[in-house]
Amino acid sequence: MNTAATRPAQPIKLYGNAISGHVHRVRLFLSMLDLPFELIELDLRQRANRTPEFLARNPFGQVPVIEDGEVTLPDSNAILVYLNERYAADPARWMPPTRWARRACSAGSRWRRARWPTVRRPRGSWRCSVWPPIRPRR
Ligand SMILES: N[C@@H](CCC(=O)N[C@@H](CS)C(=O)NCC(=O)O)C(=O)O
Repeated sequence: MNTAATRPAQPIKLYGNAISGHVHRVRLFLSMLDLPFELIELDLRQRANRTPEFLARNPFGQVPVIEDGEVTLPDSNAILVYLNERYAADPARWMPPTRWARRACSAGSRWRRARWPTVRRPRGSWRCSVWPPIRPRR
Protein backbone atom coordinates (compact mmCIF):
# COMPACT_ATOMS: atom_id res chain seq x y z
CA MET A 1 0.00 0.00 0.00
CA ASN A 2 1.52 3.32 -1.01
CA THR A 3 1.57 6.36 1.26
CA ALA A 4 -0.01 9.79 0.71
CA ALA A 5 3.42 11.25 -0.12
CA THR A 6 3.78 8.95 -3.11
CA ARG A 7 0.33 9.40 -4.57
CA PRO A 8 -0.22 11.25 -7.84
CA ALA A 9 -1.69 14.74 -7.55
CA GLN A 10 -4.55 13.76 -9.86
CA PRO A 11 -5.78 10.41 -11.17
CA ILE A 12 -3.48 8.83 -13.71
CA LYS A 13 -5.08 8.72 -17.16
CA LEU A 14 -4.93 5.29 -18.74
CA TYR A 15 -5.72 5.13 -22.45
CA GLY A 16 -6.85 1.66 -23.36
CA ASN A 17 -9.75 -0.69 -23.63
CA ALA A 18 -11.35 -3.44 -21.62
CA ILE A 19 -10.15 -6.39 -23.70
CA SER A 20 -6.44 -5.68 -24.12
CA GLY A 21 -4.12 -7.84 -22.02
CA HIS A 22 -1.45 -5.14 -22.18
CA VAL A 23 -3.92 -2.65 -20.71
CA HIS A 24 -5.11 -5.19 -18.17
CA ARG A 25 -1.66 -5.69 -16.68
CA VAL A 26 -1.34 -1.93 -16.17
CA ARG A 27 -4.81 -1.73 -14.59
CA LEU A 28 -3.91 -4.60 -12.33
CA PHE A 29 -0.71 -2.98 -11.13
CA LEU A 30 -2.41 0.40 -10.63
CA SER A 31 -4.93 -1.40 -8.43
CA MET A 32 -2.27 -3.34 -6.56
CA LEU A 33 -0.48 -0.07 -5.79
CA ASP A 34 -3.83 1.48 -4.85
CA LEU A 35 -3.32 4.38 -7.25
CA PRO A 36 -6.23 6.48 -8.52
CA PHE A 37 -6.72 6.22 -12.26
CA GLU A 38 -9.22 6.96 -14.95
CA LEU A 39 -9.59 4.61 -17.92
CA ILE A 40 -10.09 6.45 -21.19
CA GLU A 41 -11.64 3.89 -23.49
CA LEU A 42 -10.48 3.85 -27.08
CA ASP A 43 -12.41 1.91 -29.69
CA LEU A 44 -9.63 0.35 -31.75
CA ARG A 45 -12.15 -0.92 -34.32
CA GLN A 46 -13.07 2.70 -34.98
CA ARG A 47 -9.33 3.48 -35.23
CA ALA A 48 -9.44 5.78 -32.23
CA ASN A 49 -5.78 4.86 -31.77
CA ARG A 50 -4.90 6.35 -35.15
CA THR A 51 -6.04 9.92 -34.55
CA PRO A 52 -3.37 12.64 -34.57
CA GLU A 53 -4.10 13.29 -30.86
CA PHE A 54 -3.44 9.70 -29.91
CA LEU A 55 -0.43 9.29 -32.23
CA ALA A 56 1.09 12.29 -30.44
CA ARG A 57 0.89 10.20 -27.25
CA ASN A 58 2.19 7.04 -28.88
CA PRO A 59 3.54 7.13 -32.45
CA PHE A 60 3.00 3.33 -32.67
CA GLY A 61 -0.72 3.88 -32.14
CA GLN A 62 -0.93 1.22 -29.45
CA VAL A 63 -2.55 1.01 -26.04
CA PRO A 64 -1.82 1.26 -23.17
CA VAL A 65 -0.57 4.81 -22.69
CA ILE A 66 -0.61 6.62 -19.37
CA GLU A 67 -0.57 10.31 -18.58
CA ASP A 68 0.59 11.15 -15.11
CA GLY A 69 0.84 14.92 -14.79
CA GLU A 70 3.66 15.95 -17.10
CA VAL A 71 4.60 12.37 -17.93
CA THR A 72 3.16 10.64 -21.00
CA LEU A 73 4.29 7.05 -21.33
CA PRO A 74 3.39 4.23 -23.74
CA ASP A 75 4.26 0.52 -23.53
CA SER A 76 3.02 -1.69 -20.73
CA ASN A 77 6.50 -2.82 -19.67
CA ALA A 78 7.79 0.73 -19.43
CA ILE A 79 4.65 1.76 -17.56
CA LEU A 80 4.99 -1.02 -14.99
CA VAL A 81 8.61 -0.09 -14.31
CA TYR A 82 7.69 3.59 -14.05
CA LEU A 83 4.79 2.97 -11.64
CA ASN A 84 6.92 0.68 -9.54
CA GLU A 85 9.84 3.07 -9.28
CA ARG A 86 7.73 6.15 -8.74
CA TYR A 87 4.95 4.91 -6.50
CA ALA A 88 5.54 1.51 -4.93
CA ALA A 89 6.28 1.72 -1.22
CA ASP A 90 8.73 -1.15 -1.66
CA PRO A 91 9.87 -1.29 -5.32
CA ALA A 92 12.20 -4.21 -4.58
CA ARG A 93 9.13 -6.30 -3.84
CA TRP A 94 8.19 -6.40 -7.50
CA MET A 95 11.62 -6.53 -9.16
CA PRO A 96 14.53 -8.95 -8.84
CA PRO A 97 17.44 -7.60 -6.78
CA THR A 98 20.21 -7.41 -9.40
CA ARG A 99 20.52 -5.62 -12.71
CA TRP A 100 21.18 -8.78 -14.69
CA ALA A 101 18.17 -10.47 -13.18
CA ARG A 102 15.95 -7.48 -13.92
CA ARG A 103 17.18 -7.51 -17.49
CA ALA A 104 16.56 -11.22 -17.84
CA CYS A 105 13.11 -10.82 -16.35
CA SER A 106 12.14 -8.06 -18.74
CA ALA A 107 13.57 -9.82 -21.80
CA GLY A 108 11.95 -13.05 -20.68
CA SER A 109 8.57 -11.50 -20.30
CA ARG A 110 8.71 -10.08 -23.83
CA TRP A 111 9.95 -13.40 -25.15
CA ARG A 112 7.25 -15.34 -23.33
CA ARG A 113 4.48 -13.20 -24.74
CA ALA A 114 5.86 -13.74 -28.21
CA ARG A 115 6.41 -17.49 -28.11
CA TRP A 116 5.36 -19.30 -24.97
CA PRO A 117 1.73 -19.16 -23.94
CA THR A 118 1.93 -21.06 -20.65
CA VAL A 119 4.89 -21.02 -18.30
CA ARG A 120 5.37 -21.60 -14.61
CA ARG A 121 8.02 -20.35 -12.26
CA PRO A 122 9.38 -22.45 -9.44
CA ARG A 123 8.26 -21.70 -5.92
CA GLY A 124 10.42 -19.14 -4.16
CA SER A 125 11.81 -17.56 -7.34
CA TRP A 126 11.51 -13.84 -8.04
CA ARG A 127 8.26 -12.27 -9.06
CA CYS A 128 9.24 -12.74 -12.64
CA SER A 129 6.50 -13.59 -15.08
CA VAL A 130 8.57 -16.27 -16.78
CA TRP A 131 10.94 -19.05 -15.91
CA PRO A 132 13.52 -19.67 -17.25
CA PRO A 133 13.94 -15.98 -18.09
CA ILE A 134 15.75 -16.51 -21.38
CA ARG A 135 15.95 -19.57 -23.55
CA PRO A 136 17.07 -19.02 -27.14
CA ARG A 137 15.07 -20.72 -29.87
CA ARG A 138 16.91 -23.62 -31.54
N1 LIG B 1 4.59 -3.47 -26.54
C1 LIG B 1 3.30 -2.90 -26.32
C2 LIG B 1 2.27 -3.66 -27.11
C3 LIG B 1 0.88 -3.03 -26.98
C4 LIG B 1 -0.12 -3.63 -27.96
O1 LIG B 1 0.18 -4.56 -28.73
N2 LIG B 1 -1.34 -3.09 -27.89
C5 LIG B 1 -2.39 -3.54 -28.78
C6 LIG B 1 -3.62 -3.90 -27.97
S1 LIG B 1 -3.32 -5.30 -26.93
C7 LIG B 1 -2.77 -2.39 -29.70
O2 LIG B 1 -2.83 -1.26 -29.29
N3 LIG B 1 -3.05 -2.71 -30.96
C8 LIG B 1 -3.52 -1.75 -31.91
C9 LIG B 1 -2.58 -1.52 -33.07
O3 LIG B 1 -1.43 -2.01 -33.01
O4 LIG B 1 -2.99 -0.84 -34.00
C10 LIG B 1 2.97 -2.92 -24.84
O5 LIG B 1 3.52 -3.78 -24.12
O6 LIG B 1 2.23 -2.05 -24.37
